[in-house]
Amino acid sequence: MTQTLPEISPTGAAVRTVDAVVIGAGFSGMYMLHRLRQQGLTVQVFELADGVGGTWHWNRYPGARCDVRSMEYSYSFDPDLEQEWQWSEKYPTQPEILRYANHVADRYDLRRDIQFETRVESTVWDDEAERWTVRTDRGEVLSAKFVVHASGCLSIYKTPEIPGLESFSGPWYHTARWPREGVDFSGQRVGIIGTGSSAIQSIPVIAAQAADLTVFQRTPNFAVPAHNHEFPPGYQEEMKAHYPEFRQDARTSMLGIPHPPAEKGALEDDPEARRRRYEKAWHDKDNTLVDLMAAYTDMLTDKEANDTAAEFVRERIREIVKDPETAEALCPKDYPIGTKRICVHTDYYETYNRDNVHLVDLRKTPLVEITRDGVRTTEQEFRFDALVLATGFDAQTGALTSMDIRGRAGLQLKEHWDEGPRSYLGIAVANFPNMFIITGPQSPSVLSNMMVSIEQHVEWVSDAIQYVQEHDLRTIEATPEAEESWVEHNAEVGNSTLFPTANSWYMGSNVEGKPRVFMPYIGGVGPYRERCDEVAAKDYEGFVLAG
Ligand code: NA7
Repeated sequence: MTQTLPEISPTGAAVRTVDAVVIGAGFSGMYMLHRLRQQGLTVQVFELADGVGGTWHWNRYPGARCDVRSMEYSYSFDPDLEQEWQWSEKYPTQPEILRYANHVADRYDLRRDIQFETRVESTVWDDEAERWTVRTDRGEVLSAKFVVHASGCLSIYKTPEIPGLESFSGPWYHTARWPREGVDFSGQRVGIIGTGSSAIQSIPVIAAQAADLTVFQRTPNFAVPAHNHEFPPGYQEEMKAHYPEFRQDARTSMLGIPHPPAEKGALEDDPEARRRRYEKAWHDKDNTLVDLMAAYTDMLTDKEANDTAAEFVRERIREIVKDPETAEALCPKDYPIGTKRICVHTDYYETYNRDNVHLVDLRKTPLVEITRDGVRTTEQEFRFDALVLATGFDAQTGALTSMDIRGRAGLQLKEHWDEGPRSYLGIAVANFPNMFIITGPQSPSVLSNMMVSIEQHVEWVSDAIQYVQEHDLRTIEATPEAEESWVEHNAEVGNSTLFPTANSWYMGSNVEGKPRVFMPYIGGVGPYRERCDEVAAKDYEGFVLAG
C-alpha cells in the first residue's frame, strides 16, 4: 500500500511518501490519525502548536470553558475511554479539556505520527502522479495519496481593524493566543475590545483581578447563565450507565445535543406558558445553550416568535444590571436571538455592577485608534496598562484560505471560494481529489456539538478512504454538479431561517472583504448524517471514483 522509494524534490529535499497527511492535531486530527492508522495507512500529522488540542491548546484566556457539557463534549468512539475518563464539572475548563486531549494522545500513542511546531505551507495536487505534494515551513516535502484538513473552524484569529496596535507601549494579549504562564493583571488598568463568547467568559475573571476594566462593545450578545457546578456524587456514574443511548440521541439530534423536539410555535402558547418555558431554560441548573432556542419550533424562522425569547433575555439583563444606561447598552436589539452564537456566562452581567468595570458603547462612540497609552474613541482617549483583544476569528474558511491549496490544473481553493465556500457535504470540493475537510463549511460544524460532528466526519472520511483502498482506486472526487447542488441546498436551508439577517461570523461579516454567505449547514446533525450515510451507501453518489 505504501510506496517508500526515495525521491528528491525540485528543491533538493528528500520527498517522503505517506498514504495520508492530516493537517491539525486537535480533536479532529487526533481521531483521524487513530482511524487511518487502524486501517493500516501510513499517516503524517502536522501541527503548528507544540502540543495537541487545537482550539483548547491556544485559547487559554482566563475563564475559558466549553459551552457544551463535558460529558457530551468528549469522544464516544471507545467505550472504555468514555467510561474511564472522569470529568469534574458541568462545563469543562480549558485546562481540563487539554488534559483530556493529552490523555487521548498518550492512550492511543498518537504523538509518534504528529510533528509539532510545523506549519503546512502548501498542498498541491499533482495531476500526473495523482498525489498531493505537501510542503512545510521546515522545508519538508511529502507526497501523499490523501490530504485531510483538520485545521479547525476557529483557528485564524483576528485583531481589530483599527490602526495603532504596534504603537501601544504596554502588553496586549489576544484571547486566542494567551500566554501559557497566564497573566497577572493585579493593580492594572485593563481595556478589552470585543464582547463575544471569549470576552463574556474572561471579563468577570479579569474584573475580579484588575484595578480597573473598561469593556469596548460594538455589538452586545445574548448570554444565558451557565449554572456551572461540580458533579454531585453518583451523577457521572448514572450518566455513564446510559452513555450508549445518550450518544445515539446526540447523533440523531438537530444540534448534537440531545433535546426533546419542540411541539409548537412560540405564539401558539399563551404568554404565561411561554414565560414558564423560558424561565426553565434560564434557571434550570442542568440547562444548555440550546434550551431557549429549542423551546419552540419557529424560534429561528419567525421573527415575532424569536422576539418573545429575545425580550425575555433583555428583561433578565435589565433586572441584573443596576445602571439603566449600561443595562440598555448590554441589551442586543438589532438581530434575532440565536443568529449570533448564544453565549454561556458566569456572572457576566453581574460584573457590570462592580465599581471597577465600565462599558463603552462603540455604537455611540466608535473606536478610532490604538495609541501609545491606550485606546482612542471618537470621544476620548482611555489609558491602559494592558490591552485584551477578544476580537474573534476568520471563522470556518480562514484556516483553509490562508494556506496555498491547489487542486486540478493549479486551481486555488481560495480562488474557487472567492464568492463563498463551495463544497459537497462540507467534506469534499470538486477539482480537489482525495482531499477531505473535517467539519468544513456547509456541514453542521459550528452549529453543533463539535465532538459529535467531528466523530461523524472522521468516521465517514476514513470509511471513504478505506473504500478507495479496498477497491484499488486512485481517486475519489466530488463532481461539480454534486457540489453545486449542495451549495444551493445549503443556501436554501440557510435562507429559510433568520440567520442571514445578522452580521455574524457565521455569515463571514466579521472579516473585511469576506463574502457574506451563511456558511454552516443548518439542516440538522441527524438529517445531515443520514444524507452522508446515504451517499456512502450508494457507492459515494456525487463522487467520481477512478480506478
Ligand atoms: P466572536 O464571537 O467573533 O467575538 C468577537 C468580538 O469582537 C465581537 O464582540 C465583535 O463585535 C468584536 N470585534 C471584532 N472586531 C472589532 C473591532 N474592530 N472593533 C470592536 N469590536 C470588534 O469571537 P469569540 O472569540 O468571542 O468567540 C468565538 C467563538 O468561540 C464563540 O462563538 C464560541 O463558539 C467559541 P461584532 O459582534 O463583530 O460587532
